[in-house]
Amino acid sequence: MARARSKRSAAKAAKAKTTKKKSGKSDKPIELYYWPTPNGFKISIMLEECRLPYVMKPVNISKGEQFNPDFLKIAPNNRMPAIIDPQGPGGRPISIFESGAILQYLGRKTGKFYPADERARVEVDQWLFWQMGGVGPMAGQVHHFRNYALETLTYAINRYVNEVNRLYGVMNIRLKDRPFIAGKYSIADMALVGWVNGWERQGQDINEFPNLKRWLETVKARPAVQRGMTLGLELRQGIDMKDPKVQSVLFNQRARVA
Ligand SMILES: N[C@@H](CCC(=O)N[C@@H](CS)C(=O)NCC(=O)O)C(=O)O
Repeated sequence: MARARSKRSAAKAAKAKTTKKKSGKSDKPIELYYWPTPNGFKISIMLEECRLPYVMKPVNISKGEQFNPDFLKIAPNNRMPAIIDPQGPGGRPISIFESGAILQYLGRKTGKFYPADERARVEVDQWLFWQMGGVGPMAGQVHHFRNYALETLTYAINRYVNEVNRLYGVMNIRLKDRPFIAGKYSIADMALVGWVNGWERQGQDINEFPNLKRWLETVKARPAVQRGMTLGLELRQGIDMKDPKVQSVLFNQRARVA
C-alpha cells in the first residue's frame, strides 16, 4: 500500500510539472538531483512546500552515479542533493550543491520559510548550520557504524550515539517554548526532520525527549513533508548496504586526482 503510494508520488514528481506564465510561455521545472536519504528529503520537502515545479533526476549513489562527469559538473563534491534552476538569477540557469545552500537559495527565491527580516533569518541560519555541521554528520556516523560497518566497533558506536543523544537534548530544550526550531516553521525544520525521523536506528529513545517528539509528529503531519519524504523510496528497494560492491562505491573513497 505504502509502496504503491510512493510509486505513484515518485512517478508524479518525475513527470515534469510546468506552470504557465501569463505570457503563455511555460517555466522549465527545477531539476532535482536526488536519492531518497535524509539529505535528499530536505530539498524534496522544500520543493513540495513551495509547490515549485520540479523534475526528479535519480542519482543512484549505491551504483556510483555521483561520480558521473556530468553530475560532477554541478556537484563537484560527488554528493547529492543538487539542483539546476533554469530560471536562476537574471533569468539564467544556475546549479547548486550542498543541501543548506539549496534550501537558502529556494527560500530567497520564493520568499517562503526563510524570513527576510535579519533577526529572524539569523535564527534560521544558526539552526540550519547546526543541522549541517552537527546532526547530519553525527547521525550519519551512527548510521554507518551501527548499520553498515562490517565490523562492530563499540567505541565508534558509543561516541556517535552519545553525540546524537546530546544534540537531541539540545533540540529538546530549544523546543520547550517554541513550536519549531527557529520559532516559525522554516527551512531549518526541513533540514532536520529526515534525520530526527531515524532516531530508532540511531540507538535513541524519542520518549526521552518529549518536546522533540511533539515537534517530529507536528512536522511529519504536514502533507508536503510526507510527499517529500516518500519521493522515490521505491528506488532504494532491494539495495543491500552490506553488499561489497555497494560498500566499495560508498565507503572509504580517497581523493581522485584530476
Ligand atoms: N553536506 C552534504 C552532504 C550530502 C551527502 O552526504 N549526501 C550523501 C547521501 S545522504 C551522498 O550523496 N553520498 C554519496 C557518497 O558518499 O559517495 C549536503 O548536505 O548536501
